[in-house]
Amino acid sequence: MRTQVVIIGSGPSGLLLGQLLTNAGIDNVILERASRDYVLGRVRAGVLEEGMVDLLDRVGAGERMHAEGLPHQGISLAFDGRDHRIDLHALTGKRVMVYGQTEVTRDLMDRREQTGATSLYQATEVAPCDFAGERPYVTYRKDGVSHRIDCDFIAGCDGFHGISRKSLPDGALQTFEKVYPFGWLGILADVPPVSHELVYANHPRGFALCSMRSTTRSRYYIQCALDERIDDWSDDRFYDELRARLPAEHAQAMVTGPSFEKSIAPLRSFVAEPMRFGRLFLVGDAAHIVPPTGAKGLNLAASDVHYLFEGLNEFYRDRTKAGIEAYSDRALKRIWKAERFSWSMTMLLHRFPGTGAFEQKIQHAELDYLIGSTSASAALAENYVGLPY
Ligand code: RFL
Ligand code: PHB
Repeated sequence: MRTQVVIIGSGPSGLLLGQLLTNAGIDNVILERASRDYVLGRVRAGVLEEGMVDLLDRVGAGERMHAEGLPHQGISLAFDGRDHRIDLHALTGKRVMVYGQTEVTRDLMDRREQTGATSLYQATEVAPCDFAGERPYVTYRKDGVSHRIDCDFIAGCDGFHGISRKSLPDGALQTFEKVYPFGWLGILADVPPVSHELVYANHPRGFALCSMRSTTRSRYYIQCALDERIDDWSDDRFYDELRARLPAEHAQAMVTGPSFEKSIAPLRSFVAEPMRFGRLFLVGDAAHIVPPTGAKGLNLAASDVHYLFEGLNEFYRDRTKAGIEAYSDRALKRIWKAERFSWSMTMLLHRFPGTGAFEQKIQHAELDYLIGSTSASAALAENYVGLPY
């Protein structure tokens, strides 16, 4: 088989890139290790920047998002027993869209099916080959049979644990990493959210986040130790701990109900540079991870896709390599700003084991400064709604 671009991974970055390419008449094949249902079963991000909303519209996958998603104009920072609203819209003129990653993925998969582009699920032993030269190819196995696809380019959209980054020769990448000494324990439940906007809480017992998927479905998180076991967290224990970390108005208003998803995610910052090696590109989580505190992971995947698509489109349309050669630098400029923001939100809102009284006072002063200064609130808001690309 031959195609122009092989995309490894059918997560949001692979699907979005695939759709932009298909719409531009550039032939592509997606190879995904898992099944379609498995990919759709993963519960992850919930907040989309306007840039991502625009990209979904552009590829024709935005209809359900506009009907069912919740445009939000603000967020709350809760501390000292009170809510402090950051008016994102008044400060930046922009909003964010609360719409689950699962739904984004489903809409993109449906769109791909409509346009008849090829996705191969349960493709195992996927291996990008000869990407340092002009004639790369990808091998894989499906239903016990080995296959090969020849192509012009390979897009590694296969997440943090994927094969693309690992296929690069030793020494090709420089990596930067910070691992945080806690995780997030999250639940999904069909209960109305405590507030109509997201609440990020800093409390002596630890961070908490009240998010949502709809007006009847809540996504709640609490900071937890890395060695916590899910089985030790009954729903009642989770809700008690969440209530203890929220201002009284939210704790009292909270409606509880059985969770249908519960998981622990570790927090990490990670960047691999550069994001291009010959004709192989790293995209999204394959190249970088942010802690979820800034709601940036999925949105960064979208901006990577934007830069890569521009480069590939210019290559096929104008026969110039300038865009693909600039991809890594352009993407990394935005990535590092989002890394900085996600790190700073994480430092601002969590309790760090072993932190002394001085650092605690500094953290509190920063929160106080943020809500009291219009320019500091505006800087937070500008990053939260997403820097331009
Ligand atoms: P994905 O979604 O991991 O998709 C990669 C795909 O590649 C497949 N794959 C392979 N396929 C073939 N061969 C191989 N060898 C393969 N290895 C892997 C995988 O099966 C998978 O289908 O990466 P992508 O597309 O780059 O998307 C990135 C986003 O998923 C991620 O950044 C976000 O979920 C991060 N994130 C958030 N981002 C936001 O923008 N806003 C948020 O509010 C937000 N909240 C979150 C989050 C991530 C979380 N977790 C669990 C990590 C909240 C959480 C709890
Ligand atoms: C989510 O709804 O899952 C979510 C929202 C905001 C974040 C992280 C996760 O910062």
